[in-house]
Amino acid sequence: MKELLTPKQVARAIGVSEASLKRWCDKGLIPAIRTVGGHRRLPINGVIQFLRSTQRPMVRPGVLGLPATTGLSDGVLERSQGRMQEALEAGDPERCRAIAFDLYLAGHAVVDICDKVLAASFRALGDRWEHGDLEVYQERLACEITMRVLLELRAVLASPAVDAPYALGGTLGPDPYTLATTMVETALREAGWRAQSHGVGIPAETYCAAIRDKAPALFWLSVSTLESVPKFVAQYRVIHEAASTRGVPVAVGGRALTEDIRQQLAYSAFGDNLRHLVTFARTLYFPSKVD
Ligand code: B12
Repeated sequence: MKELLTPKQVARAIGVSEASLKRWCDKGLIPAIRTVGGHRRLPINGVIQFLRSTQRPMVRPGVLGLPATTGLSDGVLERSQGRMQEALEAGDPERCRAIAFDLYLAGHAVVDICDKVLAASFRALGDRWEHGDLEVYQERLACEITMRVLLELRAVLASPAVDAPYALGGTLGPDPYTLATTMVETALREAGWRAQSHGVGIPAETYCAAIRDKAPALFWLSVSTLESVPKFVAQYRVIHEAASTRGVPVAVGGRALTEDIRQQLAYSAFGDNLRHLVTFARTLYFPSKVD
């Protein structure tokens, strides 16, 4: 996806004259920056936010680097999970991108696209794999495609304010599950945070160093799998200690955090999904302009 667009490109994509487009820029309806030579350049996230808030249809989405089929699905959340699952199983990145962007442009929040469409599709994919109806290569490709879709969605979100609070997190020890922590990062960025997933498989001690060095306003841990519960609990306590002595709230979630395990942990918030997390995050920071 292109990061900066010319007024001509955006005008072609929306199907309006270049003059109208420039007028909108001058009125501040679409953010624009100027090149050294004085020409307007439009950041893609500003263009997408404009299209989303005005519900203006796109005539040539390909010009913006969006899939050519953007705008063809109905953008209804409830009907999109099955379609996304099918597209993921078929390993069709363009269909997945188009479904995700149609939902976003229709006004759905990324957090709901993640919880209700993407994560729900992966649960169904996991069940199909368990029953021998899905090959491992299909599941792996689905993960690759989803990671790219998440990065693209992240690129079109409104940029967080420069003074927005910082959040960091990831997975611990041998937990290799990248999708959940990347979704957490995306959901928090949508909620206005400068969120950064540090990735997967990180040792407790280095999380403590990151908490010390980066002084985040929120730390998250996503837990999708556990090899040893006692080892996990011990490592988690080290991180929680480092966070709590600095007054950093810790949010936890993930499919492996059963009630029994949670009883052994101290934390500021637990969420079954990203909507729960974002609801908590908003009690810490509530920017004026978010979904
Ligand atoms: C993709 C996947 C993998 C991939 C992950 C790749 C990657 N790059 O991430 C890989 C290849 C690593 C993998 C490996 C294995 N997997 Co696997 N995997 C899955 C699958 C299909 C999807 C998981 C996923 O990423 N979902 C997307 C995320 C975003 O959704 P989510 O986990 O539901 O997260 C939501 C909430 O939990 C919450 N949340 C998550 N994190 C956080 C954090 C915070 C702070 C908050 C508030 C909320 C929150 O919000 C999220 C969005 O709603 C699941 C199916 C399933 N039911 O989950 C199986 C599944 C988890 N895997 C399974 C198995 C068996 C395995 C393997 C053992 C297979 C094998 N024989 O090798 C290995 C084990 C790996 C290990 N070390 O544990 C089983 C586990 C069964 C069990 N009893 O626990 C499952 C359930 C499949 C199944 N139905 O059998 N897997």
